[in-house]
Amino acid sequence: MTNQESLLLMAKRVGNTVRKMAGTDKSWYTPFMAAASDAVSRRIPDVDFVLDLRDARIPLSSECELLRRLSSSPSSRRIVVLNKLDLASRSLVKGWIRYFERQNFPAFSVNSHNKDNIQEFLGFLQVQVRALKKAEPERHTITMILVGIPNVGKSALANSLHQIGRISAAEKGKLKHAVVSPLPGETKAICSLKVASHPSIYILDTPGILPQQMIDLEVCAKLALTGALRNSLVGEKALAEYFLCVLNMSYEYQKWEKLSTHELPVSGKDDNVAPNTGSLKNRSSRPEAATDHTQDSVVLSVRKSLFEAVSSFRGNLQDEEEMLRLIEAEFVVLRKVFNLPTESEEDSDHKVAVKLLNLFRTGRIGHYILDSIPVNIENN
Ligand SMILES: Nc1nc2c(ncn2[C@@H]2O[C@H](COP(=O)(O)OP(=O)(O)OP(=O)(O)O)[C@@H](O)[C@H]2O)c(=O)[nH]1
Ligand SMILES: [Mg+2]
Repeated sequence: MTNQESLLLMAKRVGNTVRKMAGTDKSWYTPFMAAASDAVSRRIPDVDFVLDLRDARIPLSSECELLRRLSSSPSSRRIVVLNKLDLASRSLVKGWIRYFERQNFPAFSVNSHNKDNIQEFLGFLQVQVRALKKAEPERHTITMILVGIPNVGKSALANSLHQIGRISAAEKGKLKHAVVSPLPGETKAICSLKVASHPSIYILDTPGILPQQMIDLEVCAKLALTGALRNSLVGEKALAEYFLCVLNMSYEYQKWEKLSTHELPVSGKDDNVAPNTGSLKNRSSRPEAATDHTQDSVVLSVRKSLFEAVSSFRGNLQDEEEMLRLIEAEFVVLRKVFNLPTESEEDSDHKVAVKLLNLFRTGRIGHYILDSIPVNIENN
């Protein structure tokens, strides 16, 4: 996907805006982040495992630069975890797991809000711990540190492991849990949560870390779109336009063809429609009944309108001007879907953008992986 000309140009436009903020008072790299980066670097040599947490939608772009710099640590102690599995394209995630394994990193994909998934992940961690115990039988306490960029789900994963882990009720009650928030930069201090006994396993939740400078414009754009950076750095409108460009170049919208030929139900039901509640869900159970039926039918209308807009567009989407023309048309139809036709164009476009971003970030308008697996993996 990344070699598509107009997508690349759109990403660079967003990326440029982000990159310009480096070194200004709007930079993502606050004195607090610098201090957190030092604190995390100092802790890493003392832990048994580093859980390198990434966003499954951007498995390479979400790599924490700090870990790349510390890559002298043995790779068997660094475990790559692709979080937000529910938002990524499942079939592509498997390829990414194989990619990391070929690079000798144990790797696992997880949805931190899914109980079964967390249980499987705990089992996977126990296997790694058993291997360590075999080599060092006297070890009774194992420490793992969660390291990653902001908003990738470190605190959500730490909490879920702590909730599911086999530890006594008293220990669960005693321990505070990590703060989870849709805004990046929420965690301010390193916090330890117990997730297993015999041996005791502790997970360290840490603040999200980004480098002071970011060179790659596409990486900047992907971090902004997926929510690792504050929306205000770029603005919701530019982010939503970038998302629409991704959608227009993807196969996702084609899955919504049937919506175009059928009357939409007043309250649609669909696996991906249920809002993300942030609590642990059972994968085997049916999707949660959405409580807000109006919201469900809006999601279906958004999909239908976007399908119709893209599939009826006759321009050349490789051409940036044409792509922008389609995106403008999509904004017009979305204003109607979101019932914002009477407002000023600027206001309603902003509202459309905010709503669209929210739908993308909660997985209700498709599943995407924005990075591509490097072709020549030997060189990586
Ligand atoms: N859909 C989905 N959302 C998730 C998942 N994990 C976390 N989130 C959401 O992502 C947002 C960020 O989660 P946090 O756990 O606060 O992220 P963090 O990495 O601790 O962020 P910082 O503390 O700012 O570095 C929250 O809205 C979470 O509910 C997941 O697996 N799937
Ligand atoms: Mg956090």
